Amino acid sequence: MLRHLLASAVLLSLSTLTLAHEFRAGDLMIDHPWARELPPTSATSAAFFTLHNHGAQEDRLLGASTPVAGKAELHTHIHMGEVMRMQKIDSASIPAHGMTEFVPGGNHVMLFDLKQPLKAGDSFPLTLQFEKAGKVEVTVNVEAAPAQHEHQGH
Ligand SMILES: [Cu+2]
Repeated sequence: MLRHLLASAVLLSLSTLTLAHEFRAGDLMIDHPWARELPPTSATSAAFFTLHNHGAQEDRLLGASTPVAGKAELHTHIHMGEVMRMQKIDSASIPAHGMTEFVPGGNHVMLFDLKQPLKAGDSFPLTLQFEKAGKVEVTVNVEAAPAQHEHQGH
């Protein structure tokens, strides 16, 4: 009976994982990794996700790598007077019982030297390196940029 319950619990969590597009490693949960579709002429892109830490100890994201890009770096945006500039960071903290967001305009994983254009509907593997959780491979979904406001009939 117990074994049966355990088996269903595993099946349930597997299907939840697929639907919600989440990845778990120990106390860490990596929620909805995505990258924005960009014109094929663009050799760089960025990946975004939300890191949740359900544990009692801080963890840190130390780096990332993916076969689709020559190089992946952790970046953040900083204010330089009136302008926002990207800056490389060595790590990003995920506080105990906290979360860290990688979002457009904030932290992101910068992808350099893309080996192929990222098209909406595609996905690619991204390996995240954490201080405590170690290496975690997630699947990044490529999504279309939000539709721009179009002036029609003018
Ligand atoms: Cu960047």
